[in-house]
Amino acid sequence: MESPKKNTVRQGLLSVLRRLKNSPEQEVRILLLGLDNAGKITILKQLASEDISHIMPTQGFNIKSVQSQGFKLNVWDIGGQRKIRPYWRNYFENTDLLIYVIDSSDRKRFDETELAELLDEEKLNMVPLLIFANKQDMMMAATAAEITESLNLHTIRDRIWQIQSCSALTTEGVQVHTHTYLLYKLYLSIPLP
Ligand SMILES: Nc1nc2c(ncn2[C@@H]2O[C@H](COP(=O)(O)OP(=O)(O)OP(=O)(O)O)[C@@H](O)[C@H]2O)c(=O)[nH]1
Ligand SMILES: [Mg+2]
Repeated sequence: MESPKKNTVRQGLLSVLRRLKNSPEQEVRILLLGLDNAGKITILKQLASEDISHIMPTQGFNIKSVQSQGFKLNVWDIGGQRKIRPYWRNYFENTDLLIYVIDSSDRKRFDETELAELLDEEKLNMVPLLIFANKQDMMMAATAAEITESLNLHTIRDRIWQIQSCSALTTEGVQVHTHTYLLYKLYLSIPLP
């Protein structure tokens, strides 16, 4: 008997592979979420090699397509302010990868993250999760291990997930394609039927 977890992960794998196979451009839809001020648009601009000197809080959403390592990453960045969060759900459909950005220096807001609620959403069922522990350049930044502990990430069993330390300011650790690739590789390491 196989564990339900392995089966769920395998279903996730099959649906992503099916979608990639049907998309000649190898498009991946990425949903970028996180609280306001976490650094989402800064990360996205760095990925697109754009200037980050005039960044404003996002009132709605931004979409950017970034070509990377044979993948076309269509990234949807939705504003994280409290009043905008109820609209996040409008963007869940057809997500291949969820990236959740955390301001690692803002420890008092770790409790506010709303990540557990997201993972309960049916439309995000089995969607692989990449957590960016952003702002590692700040002196008070919590480490990825501290965030894993604080957000109980080890209890996530229904999907592939990974936490990555990064700084959107210095660009260290921000290369999404590497992580996307790693997540898919992880996926692929699970034997198929
Ligand atoms: N020190 C430091 N500052 C950062 C980093 N990433 C982003 N910031 C700053 O954090 C602030 C918020 O960044 P944004 O990219 O606008 O954050 P956001 O997640 O898009 O915020 P909302 O649009 O409100 O949801 C800006 O002043 C950025 O310059 C980082 O890695 N290190
Ligand atoms: Mg923003």
